[in-house]
Amino acid sequence: MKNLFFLVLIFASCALFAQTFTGIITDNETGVPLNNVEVTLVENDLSIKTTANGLFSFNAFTLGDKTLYFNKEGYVFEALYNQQPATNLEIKLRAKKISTATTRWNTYMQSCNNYNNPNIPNNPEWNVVFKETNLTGDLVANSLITRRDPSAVIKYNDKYYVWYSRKRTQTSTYFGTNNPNDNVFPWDYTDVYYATSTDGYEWKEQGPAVERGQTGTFDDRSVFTPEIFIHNDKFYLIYQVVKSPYIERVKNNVAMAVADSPNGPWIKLSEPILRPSHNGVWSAGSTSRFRADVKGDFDSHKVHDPCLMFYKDKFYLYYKGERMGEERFCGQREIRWGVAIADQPEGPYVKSEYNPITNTGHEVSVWNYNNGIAIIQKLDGPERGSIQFAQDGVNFEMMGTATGTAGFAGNEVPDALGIFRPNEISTTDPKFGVDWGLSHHLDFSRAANGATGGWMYLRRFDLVNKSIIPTEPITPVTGGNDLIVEAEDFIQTGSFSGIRPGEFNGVNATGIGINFVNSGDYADYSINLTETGFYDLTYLIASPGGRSLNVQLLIDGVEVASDVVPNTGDWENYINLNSNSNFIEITEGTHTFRIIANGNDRWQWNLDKLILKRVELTTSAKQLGLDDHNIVVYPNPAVHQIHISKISHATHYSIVDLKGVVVLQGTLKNERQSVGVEQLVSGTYILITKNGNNAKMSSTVFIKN
Ligand code: AAL
Repeated sequence: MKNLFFLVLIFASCALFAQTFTGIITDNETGVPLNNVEVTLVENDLSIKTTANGLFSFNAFTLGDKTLYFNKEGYVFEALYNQQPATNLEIKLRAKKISTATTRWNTYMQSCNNYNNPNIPNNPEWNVVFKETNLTGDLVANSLITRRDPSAVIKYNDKYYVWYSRKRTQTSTYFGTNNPNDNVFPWDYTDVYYATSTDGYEWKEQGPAVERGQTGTFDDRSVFTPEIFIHNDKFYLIYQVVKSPYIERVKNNVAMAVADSPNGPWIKLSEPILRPSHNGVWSAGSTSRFRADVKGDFDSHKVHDPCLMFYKDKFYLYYKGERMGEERFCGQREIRWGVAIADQPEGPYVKSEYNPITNTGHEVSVWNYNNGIAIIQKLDGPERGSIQFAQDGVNFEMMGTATGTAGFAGNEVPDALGIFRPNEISTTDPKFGVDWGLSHHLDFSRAANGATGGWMYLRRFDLVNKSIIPTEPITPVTGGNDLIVEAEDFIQTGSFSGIRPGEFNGVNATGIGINFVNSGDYADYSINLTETGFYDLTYLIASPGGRSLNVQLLIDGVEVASDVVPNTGDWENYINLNSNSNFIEITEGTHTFRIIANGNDRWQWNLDKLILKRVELTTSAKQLGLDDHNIVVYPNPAVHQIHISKISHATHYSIVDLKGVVVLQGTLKNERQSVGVEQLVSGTYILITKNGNNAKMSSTVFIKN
């Protein structure tokens, strides 16, 4: 009797403490129960497999909420966090799908030759080239303070805001230590700070936005690599978190804090919003992250570089994953991106079944474009140096090249782009959403306090090959249908003569035009005309002079003008240089204009604009606004020859037909001269005279019978 009493007591207490987790796992699409799914009850370190009917059941003998992992080959990893005991859990697993990037990856993996030749398209509409500029104010380079991984830049109440990882520079051990308190990375022991600016160059550091949590919390060791996101007047900071100890195999999560103003206060969510998949097995007897018996998913070790986008009425959280047991392929790191999607900014975030959606890209740079998503793939992987686009935000195609200008960031895109978010989303210009922002620069010199292992500072990056994709003829500045081409609006630039130290690869765009123009540099423009017309070309150009300075214009590969550039006294002293060329006919449609610096001197000129004045060839010189010195052409109509008199200062002439084709040209030596016109077909012609500086003196219409 006594024994029975104790037995009942034991059963009763077991029943009291037994925490049951029971449920069924099915295929999300077919509804079919899934057998052989590995279900892990994390806190109790228990793993079981589902039955043929997709069932699982655990008794946990510790109290409290539990974590459950669900893994099956070919299915997206799922987890339940903070799960209370339950007997009716229904888990739907989604079959993995292959993204277009992964389809390409499979062909790259056939050989390193394939891997290193991914055929990135060279497409001026998409190619991006960036330069970098140092910042001033509080964000000036300072080895004592490490600032890195800037967020996107936003504008709020006429001020720019940026967030970044910040710390006092310390020696970084990169895990070459047994002391778990040692600073392992420049991004260890950091907090998220923010700074503001009115011009994007001079910044004022405002202080911390999100700091590390209390000891024992999920973010007690480091909060870093932030991203900013605004939606419905709320501000969201998304950032990486690490919990102590920061050891090589520590899992990295992504967390969020929310505020009503960019100035805070920031309220942290109580749990990370994105975590690694848990399906790798580290190799025993090693602490190395490269050693895993089961490698697990691409993001089974770390989720990094979060970037939140509002897209198709949902919240797309792009991130970089690192795998348990990372490999190197053809000399490159194994880095891939994923995306997790939610209905609310705070989550819950569901990882896409298409993950990984890229197989390249050290840092996550993403912007909205034309109802799709554009990205830059920087380092690490076969498609490094590409700009890509996905109409569905998931299946990315390579669209063009992504590079830096020589002399600034080498030939690579600047590091860790924090892109300025404009208010509008372009539907015609893919580059509009990545015009400028902040990047970081790695400096591995010893810091002023003696710390080694690297320190970082923020810089500004700017797109140097901004697009002009005119939807209508370029807007005239003064009357008529004149074409004004802003020199800085080139769609691409390059050089025929190679790049020497201190030069750009091609020309450099400034606020008003182009500079750093070296012999052999060219810039291309895309010009769209709705109507055919004749144009008189003038350059607004500056140069302090030289022995051989020349500017050339090609339209669709055909040279239409070539002019000596005079000394204007200064690089910034722009003059109107009227081209020696004849009226240029430009037909309706889209054309590529190429400006070439084709003088021999290494440094050539600065260009503000090209002005193409529309001319009506049937009107008289006076109506054209040209300087008419009353030259006389006779007889008119003429049969054999014309006599030109009252030439005054004119030294050259050309005869142009009504299509703008030069049919005759020559030098005028006297005040009066005869020119044979017998060979011309009957019709109307224009006689244009110019002086030695190529300024137009007059134009007169005459008839050849
Ligand atoms: C960066 C980012 C993440 C990494 C580290 C700091 O380039 O990818 O933020 O954790 O390096």
